[in-house]
Amino acid sequence: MDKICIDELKIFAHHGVFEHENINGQNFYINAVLSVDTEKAGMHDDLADSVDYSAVCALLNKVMTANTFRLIEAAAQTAAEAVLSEFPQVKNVEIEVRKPEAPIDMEFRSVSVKINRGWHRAVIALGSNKGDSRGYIEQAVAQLCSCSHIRGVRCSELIVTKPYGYTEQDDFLNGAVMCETMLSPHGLLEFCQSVENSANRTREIHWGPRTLDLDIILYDDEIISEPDLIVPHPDMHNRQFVLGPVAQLAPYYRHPVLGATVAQLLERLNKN
Ligand code: A4P
Ligand code: MG
Repeated sequence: MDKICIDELKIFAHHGVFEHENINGQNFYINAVLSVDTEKAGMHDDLADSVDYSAVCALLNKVMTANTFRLIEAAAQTAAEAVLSEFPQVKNVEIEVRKPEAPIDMEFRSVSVKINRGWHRAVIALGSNKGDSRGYIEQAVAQLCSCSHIRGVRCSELIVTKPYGYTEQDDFLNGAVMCETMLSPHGLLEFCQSVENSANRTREIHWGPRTLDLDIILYDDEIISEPDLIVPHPDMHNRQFVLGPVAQLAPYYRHPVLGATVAQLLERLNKN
């Protein structure tokens, strides 16, 4: 992807863990690398097709001067989120916040934090079989839509399905959402769990009745196997109530482990 680079943008601000830093202030320097497709702007020579770097500089200045952070980590995070939110054409941003006057009692050139944030596509499955299932799912979709770290939410139809696994329970209402998110996989998991908790989700029986379940099915082409997070969802290819809704949204999304598209996985499952 093409890059737009801003080097050593000098901003006087008041970040630091010491009170004197918050009172007196010091110079910070920002380096930003924005991933933007510039082909159209290059062909038509029109700023409307690209990202106005002076507007990005103004935004970085606003983030740095309107806040007093203790950590340059927080300054970098807030700056990256602001750029991704305000400039939709920016797919990814690398931000470095440098602090050459940091209070260190030794000779040094600079300390800095460098972070990388971007928009990632994610698919989330939704399920409920307890209480007002439709209401819980609609509320969850509304929470996803209003999250500032998520954009472009598309929702499948909701379907009634027979319980899978533990079958001594009511029918489920299932659906799926596809979106873009600037959250990491673990950040997205935490957000999904907060949405579950707001629906009074309790955990009594594994695979048992629940007011609301949000599972991360796919996240870019990432393969994650950690104790608290497995992506792609390890059982997605065996579940009609997952593949059906996901196939409505993203039939050509390719499973990064199995190598087949969602539509192909659904076809295989239907055959068996
Ligand atoms: N976890 C690991 N990977 C993920 C992931 N990709 N997305 C961990 C979300 N969470 C993930 O989940 C337990 C732990 O899984 C979490 O703490 C998280 O760190 P949970 O929701 O608390 O517990 P659970 O619901 O009992 O387990 P799980 O795995 O979510 O159950 P499933 O596999 O979702 O099965 N039948 C029909 N027709 N429709 C359904 O929706 N759902 C289930 C639940 C069973 N039968 C069903 C349906
Ligand atoms: Mg779950």
